Amino acid sequence: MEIIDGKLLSEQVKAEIAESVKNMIATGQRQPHLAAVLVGEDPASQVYVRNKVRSCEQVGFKSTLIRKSAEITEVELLDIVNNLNKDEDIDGFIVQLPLPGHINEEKITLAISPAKDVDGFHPVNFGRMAQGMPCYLPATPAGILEMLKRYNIPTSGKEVVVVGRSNIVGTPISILLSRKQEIGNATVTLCHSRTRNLEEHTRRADILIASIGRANQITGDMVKEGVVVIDVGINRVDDASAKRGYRLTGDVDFESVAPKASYITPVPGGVGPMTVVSLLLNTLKSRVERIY
Ligand code: BQF
Repeated sequence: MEIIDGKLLSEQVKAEIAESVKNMIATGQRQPHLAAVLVGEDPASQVYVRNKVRSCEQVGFKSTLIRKSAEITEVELLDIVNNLNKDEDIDGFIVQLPLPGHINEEKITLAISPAKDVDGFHPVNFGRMAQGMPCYLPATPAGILEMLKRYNIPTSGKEVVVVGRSNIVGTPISILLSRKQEIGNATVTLCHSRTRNLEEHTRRADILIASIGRANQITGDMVKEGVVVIDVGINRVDDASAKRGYRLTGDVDFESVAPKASYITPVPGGVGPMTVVSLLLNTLKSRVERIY
């Protein structure tokens, strides 16, 4: 069993990005600039946005954080989005989800210019992804592809089972891994809450991707010997012995699954750091390639 060290990989990719930025600056170009909009005080969102701002600093990007109270109106938030769309100094921006209940996330996502949608959440980017056109890939699926690539884990002809069908992880990673491309050509099964006999599917997986959103759902008896396990879950579970009173755990029961796996991602330090790096790569891409 080998642990896929997402933390280490992310440091390697960040060093590569930092090198690119250094070269850009040396040749008189301006550095990439990412903006993030954070609404309200959701503790997890604050951590994620802080991660993103810190990562920008590490690679030499400019970053702008726009913090607003949870009482902001939808119209006010749309106004911020429109200004970011127009701001020529900003290469890409994100609106951190989830948003407060009175704001329609779909409406906000649709208002973001696809050209600056470095989260890859706009349906234009989703559609382009599904058809293999130039686009911004959603950060978590892009991070998973990068991990498989850098660990030389073959996907062609493999049985991939994805558990979870969200718009930002399960559905797009299913599409990407079934496409005719370097990391792809897999036979993909997409399982979800209405799947009957989940374990019959997961036991067939050469590569299992768990994005369920509940702790320790995939157990050792549900996987076959030699499986590659990608655990996308980030769940807080109470732990009196931890500093903050909780610890993070994945959707996979690491203890029972790891002994059967050929490769497995840990939580924390697996997919999460690669998600943040993918956001940086999309921002660099926006700065350098201008895909629209
Ligand atoms: C790690 C996210 C669910 C909903 C909205 C490193 C992150 C997390 C974990 C991180 C995530 C998850 C992000 C670790 C960003 C990934 O060491 O394991 C980094 O910052 N993430 C987000 O912005 O929104 C989410 C998960």
